[in-house]
Parts: sequence; C-alpha cells; structure tokens
Amino acid sequence: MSYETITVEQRDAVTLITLNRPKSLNALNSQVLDDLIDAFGKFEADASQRCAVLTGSGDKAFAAGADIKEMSEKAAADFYLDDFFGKWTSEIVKKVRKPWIAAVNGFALGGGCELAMMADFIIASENAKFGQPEIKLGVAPGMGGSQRLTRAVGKAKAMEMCLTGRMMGAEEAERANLVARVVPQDDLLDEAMKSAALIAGMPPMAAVANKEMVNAAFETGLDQGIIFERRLFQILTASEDKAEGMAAFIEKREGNWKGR
Ligand code: CO8
Repeated sequence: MSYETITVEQRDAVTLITLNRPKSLNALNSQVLDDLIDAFGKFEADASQRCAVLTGSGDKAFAAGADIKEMSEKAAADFYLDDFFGKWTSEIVKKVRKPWIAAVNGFALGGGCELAMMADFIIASENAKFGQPEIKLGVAPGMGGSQRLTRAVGKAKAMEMCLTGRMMGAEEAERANLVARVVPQDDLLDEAMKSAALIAGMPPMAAVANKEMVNAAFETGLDQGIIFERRLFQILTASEDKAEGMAAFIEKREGNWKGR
C-alpha cells in the first residue's frame, strides 16, 4: 500500500516506516497521523512482522513538530471539538503492543520529540536535537511531551526545555536517559534495523509481555507493578516458547519460536 506522507517497507520481520515530507522537515499534519495509524495498524495485525522502526526522510529531521501551517488555520473550537491529535496516544501508543523503535536523525522538535518518545525506545544519531519549543508559538506540548519528557529526564531539564525552548543535543539526551543509544549519523538506520532484527528474533509473546511490564512502571505504583510483572512471568511459563527456549538453552541450539 502506498501513502501520501510516509513510506513503509518490510525487511524480513521488521517494518520500516519513514516519515516522508522532507521539504517541511517531516512536519506532522493530520494526513501523517492518518497514514501512521493505518501503517501501525497493519504492522500490529501482520503476524510475520515482529518489530518496527520509525524514522524520518532526509538528513535534517526526524520531525520538526506538528505542522504549524495546518495549525495556524484552525480555531480553538476545531482543536477541541475534533479532539485534534488525540488519536496519537489511543491508536499508536495504546493499540500497538509489538515493540517499535524511533531512529532519530536531526531535529525532533515539538510533536516530533513527542512522537519519538511514544516509541519503546529511541536510538539517536550524533546530530539529533530534541526540544519542546511550543512556548515560542504561544502554545505548549499537546501530544504527551510535558508528561513523557518529564518522566524520562526529570523535572529540571523538562521544565527548562519547555519554558525556554532550548534544544538538547544527542550526547546530553543520552546522559539524561531520553535515548537508549547514540550512533554515528551514517550508521543510524543500520543500527536501528539491527536492534529491531534482534527483537524480532525473540519469542514474540515474551516481547509483548516485556514491553507491557516495563510500560507498567510508568503507570502503577511499585507493589502493583511487581505483581503485574510476576503475573505476566507466570503466564509466559505456560507458553510453548518457554518450553522451547529452555530446551534450546540446555541443548545448546537456537530456539524455534511459535509465538504462543
Ligand atoms: N510545521 C510546518 N512547516 C515546518 C515546520 C513545522 N513544524 N518546521 C519546519 N517547517 C518548514 C519550514 O516552514 C520551511 O518551509 P519553506 O521551505 O516552505 O519555508 C522548511 O520546513 C524548512 O525549514 P527552515 O527553513 O525553517 O529550516 P531551518 O534549518 O532554517 O530551521 C528548524 C530548522 C529550527 C527546525 C525550524 O524549521 C523550526 O524552528 N521549525 C519549527 C519547530 C517548532 O516550533 N516545532 C513545534 C511545532 S508545534 C508542535 O509540535 C505542537 C505539538 C502538539 C500539537 C497537539 C495539538 C493538540
């Protein structure tokens, strides 16, 4: 299927989704959201696909934010009554249970930073720049940035970035735990695809459960989170892949996963 604002490619068990509006630094408009919802929905539904990578086309940006030109034409009632951009969280974060990685090259600003933070983790290239500069436009983050950035880097840096619009470079972002890893710009896609292939080679049910339990750390108290983890662990012990994984270890061979 071809899309207006993104490209999608399957490489073995990894789906590569690329934001493809390089002339506007991959700014996120309503069409991008619709296209991404469709692409992520297909990725989630396709049993042959086990991990995804989201990146931006061109060498300047992952995404420079929500499309300011589109937003400039809307009134408050349009944003509110249409629940503008409300579907990012419900359709892309909540419904996608399989793991996906954001490969961030260049600018990840405003909604672009917020989209990257929706991923299970971020791999950044050395020229990546993260920021929430919405205040300069008279607004504020609106796709989860004030919450996810604060959870990732803590109050001091999140507050400074939101209040001043200062961008954070890749090295600082790694120190601040916003990104999992920084790699040379030329290696970004290869490294992200390698990580994704590694995840895609894991027992699929265990991958979903691992993702769910780490995410629970952001949504529950410690005691509840630990119970949730233990219950998921106990469910996994009933899977065919648990029997296969342990047998494969003992027999010194690779596991052959059933996904159940
Ligand atoms: N929206 C639309 N177009 C954009 C955007 C954007 N966010 N960013 C860049 N562009 C366009 C420029 O207008 C320009 O287009 P043209 O060639 O037609 O003039 C083209 O991309 C290239 O950009 P620049 O010439 O500005 O490139 P520079 O290298 O000089 O600067 C920057 C790069 C620093 C990234 C600069 O473009 C910039 O500051 N961009 C805007 C960044 C920004 O403010 N982002 C936040 C947007 S607001 C937001 O994301 C809110 C999210 C929450 C919404 C939720 C609603 C509920």
